[in-house]
Amino acid sequence: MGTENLLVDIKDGVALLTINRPKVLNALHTSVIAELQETFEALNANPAVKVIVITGSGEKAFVAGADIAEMAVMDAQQALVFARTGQRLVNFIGAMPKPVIAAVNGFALGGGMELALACDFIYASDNAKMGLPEVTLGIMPGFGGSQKFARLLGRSRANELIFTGKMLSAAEAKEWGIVNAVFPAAELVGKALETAARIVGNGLLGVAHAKEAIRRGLDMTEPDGMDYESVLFASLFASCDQKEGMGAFVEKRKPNFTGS
Ligand code: CO8
Repeated sequence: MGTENLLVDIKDGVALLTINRPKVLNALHTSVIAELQETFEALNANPAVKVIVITGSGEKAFVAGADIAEMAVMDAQQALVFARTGQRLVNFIGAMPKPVIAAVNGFALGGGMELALACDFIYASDNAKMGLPEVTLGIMPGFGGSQKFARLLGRSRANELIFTGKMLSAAEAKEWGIVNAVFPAAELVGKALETAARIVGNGLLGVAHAKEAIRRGLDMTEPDGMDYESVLFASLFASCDQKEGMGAFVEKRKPNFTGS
């Protein structure tokens, strides 16, 4: 399974999705964004896939940004369509019930950083470099970076990162709370797959509801978020997974979840 610029490998409930345009550091051309949209939709609909890990091919880059050669000749109307196409993708990844882990194996810049930020969390290789260098090209972030970084880092750090266009090392990105963990490059994808496998063993309806509560809750007041959490929490008590998970605990056996 795969497309012109994407490799897809599905094993034991985990899909490993690799952006495969290493000659241009996996830059996001419109065609790559369309392939990503189509592939994420297919993986979301595929019952054999429970968790997705996304990475870049080659040793240098996760994704070095939107394709500058393509953007160089865009007018404002084309740029608006391009930004909305990228935003549709990052919004889809954020809202899909299945968890998505970004394994950032090198440069994650501009649209590449924004793609990683759309995922549920990020692991990085020790040689990774991350940032939003759009202002060095005379533009600004357009695939959600200004909104996501302001919420994740707070206004001051988001401002500094975006106004300077500077790159953070993997260690700095961990210190800033952008990445959860840093691994030697050769171990990165294996570690992400290990974490994905651990999630696959859990009640995936609970995982999906938790993802929804966290995502939607971030846009609510805390009391509204608590209210929303209680509704999702309660709905799980009508699920097979709740009966199986608690039954298995009482019977001192491993649960066998069905995600229903
Ligand atoms: N787009 C197109 N081609 C790229 C890109 C890119 N983003 N990045 C690298 N490449 C190409 C290079 O042109 C080069 O091609 P060639 O071999 O044909 O010359 C090849 O990849 C290898 O790159 P380098 O030789 O430059 O490799 P270095 O190791 O010397 O440098 C860097 C690596 C530092 C990552 C460097 O390539 C670089 O600075 N790349 C651009 C990074 C960047 O500015 N990214 C942000 C782009 S803007 C963006 O993503 C906006 C998103 C929101 C869009 C909003 C809608 C309008």
